[in-house]
Amino acid sequence: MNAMAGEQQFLAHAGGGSAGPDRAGMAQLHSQLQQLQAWQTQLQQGLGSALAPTPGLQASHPLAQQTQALHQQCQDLQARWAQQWSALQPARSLAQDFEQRVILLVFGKFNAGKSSLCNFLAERFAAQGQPVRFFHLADGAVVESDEPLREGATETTARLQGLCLGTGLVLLDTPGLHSVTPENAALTQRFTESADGLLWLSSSTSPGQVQELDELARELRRNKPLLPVITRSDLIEEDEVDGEIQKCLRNKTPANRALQEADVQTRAQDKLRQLAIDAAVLKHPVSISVHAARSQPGPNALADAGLLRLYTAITEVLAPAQAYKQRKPAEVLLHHLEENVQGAIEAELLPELQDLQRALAQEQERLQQSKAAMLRAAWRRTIPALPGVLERYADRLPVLSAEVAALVRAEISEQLQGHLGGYVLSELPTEAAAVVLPAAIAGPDALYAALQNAVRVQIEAAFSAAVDACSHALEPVLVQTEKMQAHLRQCAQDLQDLGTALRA
Ligand SMILES: Nc1nc2c(ncn2[C@@H]2O[C@H](COP(=O)(O)OP(=O)(O)OP(=O)(O)O)[C@@H](O)[C@H]2O)c(=O)[nH]1
Ligand SMILES: [Mg+2]
Repeated sequence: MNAMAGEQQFLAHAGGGSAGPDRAGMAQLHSQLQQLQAWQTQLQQGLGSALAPTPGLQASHPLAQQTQALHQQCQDLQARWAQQWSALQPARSLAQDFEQRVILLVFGKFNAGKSSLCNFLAERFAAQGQPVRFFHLADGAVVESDEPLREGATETTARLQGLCLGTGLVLLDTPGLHSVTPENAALTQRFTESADGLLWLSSSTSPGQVQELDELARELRRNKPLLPVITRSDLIEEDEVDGEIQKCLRNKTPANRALQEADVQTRAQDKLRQLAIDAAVLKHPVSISVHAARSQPGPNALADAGLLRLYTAITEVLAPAQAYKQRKPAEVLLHHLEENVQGAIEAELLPELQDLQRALAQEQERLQQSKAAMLRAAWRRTIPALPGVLERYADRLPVLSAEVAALVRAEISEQLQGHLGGYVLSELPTEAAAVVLPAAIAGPDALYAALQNAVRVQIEAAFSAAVDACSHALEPVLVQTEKMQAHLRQCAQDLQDLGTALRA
């Protein structure tokens, strides 16, 4: 096929648009959307009533507060997710006209030759009688015009602009997300997201600066096809024409182009691996010179300048781009779920949940330690009082028992208050701390020993019971956090599976 026929075929194919989604494609999309929505419902059900306050803890206890905060966080996240989803609405209903077309993002550093390539393609489409319209974003709105895009040696594209080619294609000429004005940032972002395929341009003077792909990572993760284009693949040579030295623009040699393409290919592959992006998105780089195509006369100009290979490469991008476009609604929802929902769960919710679990474990440890501390303190404070009480009531044993019991009870209460104040402890039963003395006691020393023993038995029993009760009170929170963690883990796995299935 000669160059002109090759070009005609490309322009007709690319400009003609797609037949639209088929019936099976629609059904599949519908089922994908349903599965994603079901995932969200399931996740939210698990978060809705995840953490109830435990009756054994006072509301003022740090753990009760931490539990409450986590519960609140679950509620707040759900409200935020709803908000984020509705904020995406305008993107989803972005200009009806664009929805019918495959949108290719023309991405690259300033001076990469983006606008020049766009204009060149516009000319080619126009020459074939296909409609061409230019547009740009101003004050957050799409403004149409007949003017081609501005080209220049200084940074000229500071706004998102683009062109509609034929009835099926849109090229978005983007200045890179860092250099748009804030009022256009949101719309630029939306357009970028709405792209179905990515042309990544870099000049042959330093082709394939792969760090530029960082900005595209998000789109690449959606399995949008990526075509690296090495631009300005030409050089100036001096020629003698009629005895005079003249400067002429020449295409770089095919060998040189092949080297650069292979180099860009390798580095892009490495970069994608680094970004954990499926290398299948990457198309083989193509090296072109728009200037050479323009300036060189003759039927082979397009082929020599690499444009025919570019046409073929773009045609190959169109198929996966169409496929992306068909599942775009599901991709948009999936992405919201991955980034806004799952992202927040991992960055915000799980750390808090783990904090709470850590705090619960620490509290269990502290409870055991405070049992020993309470025993020591109660013992130290009760025993010195015993001789005095013993002296006063040595001849009235029932009174003596009651007095010591009262002493012990007061001490137990005080220790519980001091160490376990944040818990809801039941009243000490009246029989608690009852001091029961043996019926026959031989002499004051034996009586003293018996009293000491009774005190030890009572405080040990009281503190053990109290600590057990507190420890028990923490159980429901622990169980709830474990359940929640398992739920979140399951949801994360399910979402990953849904994503894999969607992009397969
Ligand atoms: N030698 C040569 N220069 C080119 C070619 N294509 C574009 N240029 C030049 O490169 C410079 C930048 O071209 P643009 O098309 O404006 O580049 P851009 O990527 O749109 O740049 P910004 O809009 O500033 O981001 C201009 O001076 C162009 O004339 C080419 O094929 N060969
Ligand atoms: Mg430009």
